[in-house]
Amino acid sequence: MNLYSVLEGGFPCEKNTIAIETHEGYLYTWKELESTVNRYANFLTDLGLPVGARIATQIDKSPEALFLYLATLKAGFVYLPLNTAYQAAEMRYFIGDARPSVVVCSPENLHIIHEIAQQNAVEHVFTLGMNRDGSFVQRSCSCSEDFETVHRQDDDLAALIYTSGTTGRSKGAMLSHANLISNAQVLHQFWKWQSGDVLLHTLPIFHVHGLFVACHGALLNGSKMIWLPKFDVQHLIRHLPQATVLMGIPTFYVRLLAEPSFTCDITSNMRLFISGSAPLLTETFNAFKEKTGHTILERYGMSETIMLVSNPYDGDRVAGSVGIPLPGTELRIMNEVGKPCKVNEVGNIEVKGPNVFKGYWNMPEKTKEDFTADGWFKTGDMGRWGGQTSAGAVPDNYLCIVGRSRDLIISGGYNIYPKEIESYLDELSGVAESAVFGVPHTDLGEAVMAVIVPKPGFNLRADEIIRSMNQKIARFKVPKRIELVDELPRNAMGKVQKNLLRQQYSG
Ligand code: MLC
Ligand code: AMP
Repeated sequence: MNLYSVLEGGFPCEKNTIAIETHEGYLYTWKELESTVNRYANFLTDLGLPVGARIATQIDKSPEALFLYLATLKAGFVYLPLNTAYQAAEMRYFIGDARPSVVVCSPENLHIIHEIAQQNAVEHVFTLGMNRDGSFVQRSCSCSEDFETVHRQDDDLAALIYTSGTTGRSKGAMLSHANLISNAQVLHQFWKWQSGDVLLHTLPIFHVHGLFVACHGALLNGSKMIWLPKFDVQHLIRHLPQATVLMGIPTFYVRLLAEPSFTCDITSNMRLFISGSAPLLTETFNAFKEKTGHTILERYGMSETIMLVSNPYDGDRVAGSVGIPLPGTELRIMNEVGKPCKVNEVGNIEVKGPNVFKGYWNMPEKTKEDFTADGWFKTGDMGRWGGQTSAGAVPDNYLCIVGRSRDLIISGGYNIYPKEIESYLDELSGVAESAVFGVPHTDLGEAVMAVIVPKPGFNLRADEIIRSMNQKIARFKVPKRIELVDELPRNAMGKVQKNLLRQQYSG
């Protein structure tokens, strides 16, 4: 079944009510949402694209961007959203790897995206701006406002979500209609979406969290979304009194708590604060509860599986734990010798369920490597059942994430693989070698740091290296701090000891 049909089943019968209210005060009714989605779906269909065609987008967040996603589903194509921070080299990789039939970019990037698209034989390039502008909007203007949802098989792809790779090469996680349908329905029930709910949407919509978890929840519930173009603490505070549900990353809660105008009164209409994508510190959980009386519900997910585990809606929400596996998701923690861990024993988290993706795009070997012979997906996260946290005992059936088996940094909810950043640093003139790792950061959870060994005779400067990296890769990946050293610490096998570097610079 097509995911769009399931989401549409939740739309209210009264089509003149508001589906989306933007920060600037623009209102979009459900009728407008549906007619725009239909126009966009007709436009895509009229292009005569092949079955399974990818529609790649690198566009700013706007209601029209959401409609384009929904139109892609409805027309039966595969949606491929890309972070707006990606620069030319990164876009070249994604477009070259995914081979989309259509790329939609922001008007400002048309020049460079057009060139990349041409090099990769992409047939169609359109633009979509923040203000209902761009060639995609113009060209679809005259299309019909009726469109019959295209039938899809459960296993047909609905979306391709790129997630950073340990080797430095990003991997496209293939998510099917059935993956997304099952997760949306489970979360709708588990978090008890109710009539009258209003979602305050302030996450980016090029990742699982903002696009699927947040939007699907509201759409399936026929709930209005207050649509902010990006996270801004003042805007959030202004709109919270009209909302009932917020989904955020820990940074959102840290920033709210640091803001003097954030008071308990502002949250009195709220039903549910959810946190995920990165670990929520117990001190943030406690401070939020103390200030507002609300207990943040923390959950755990990833691009390959959408949501896996969540603290309960009615039962205990435990600080330092991500909760219990969602209905339909099986989760096991395996130790070094391949046996299930006992309570309080740390091991590798593996999962199975209708939400688990179909594999990595064009990477059968990598897909094989990441699944066990009996079909469990190896998440790369390390965890334990129960045990103790600084807040006290955790129930035995609750999961605590304690780290990652992969060398990965999570900064403000974005995954950054050190290997990728090291490869860019090592290409710079005068760099002999580099080591990239995460250091604690009060706002972002972790920040990227690099230690660099210059080649003999080169007089490198940290600020110049940062400037040069800013021109090459998405700025959120650029090290916030760089230290120049004579040599990197290595163990007897010659491997760089990042744990020592992390310790040394985590002050
Ligand atoms: C922005 N910057 C970051 C950053 N975001 N640096 C490191 N990490 C980040 N996450 C940098 C910019 O490049 C810029 O650098 C400077 O900070 C200011 O940019 P900004 O755009 O004004 O930043 P800000 O608005 O403060 O954004 C920070 C943020 C944002 C945390 C609000 O990054 C955000 O919305 N993150 C959400 C990520 C998310 O949705 N993750 C879900 C993934 S799905 P310069 O050099 O130009 O000054 C997933 C699965 C699951 O993980 O379980 O959900
Ligand atoms: P991504 O690949 O961008 O989808 O990021 C998924 C990763 O984010 C997971 O594998 C975890 O490492 C991390 N993650 C998501 N939610 C949480 C959470 N609540 N606590 C700790 N880590 C999390």
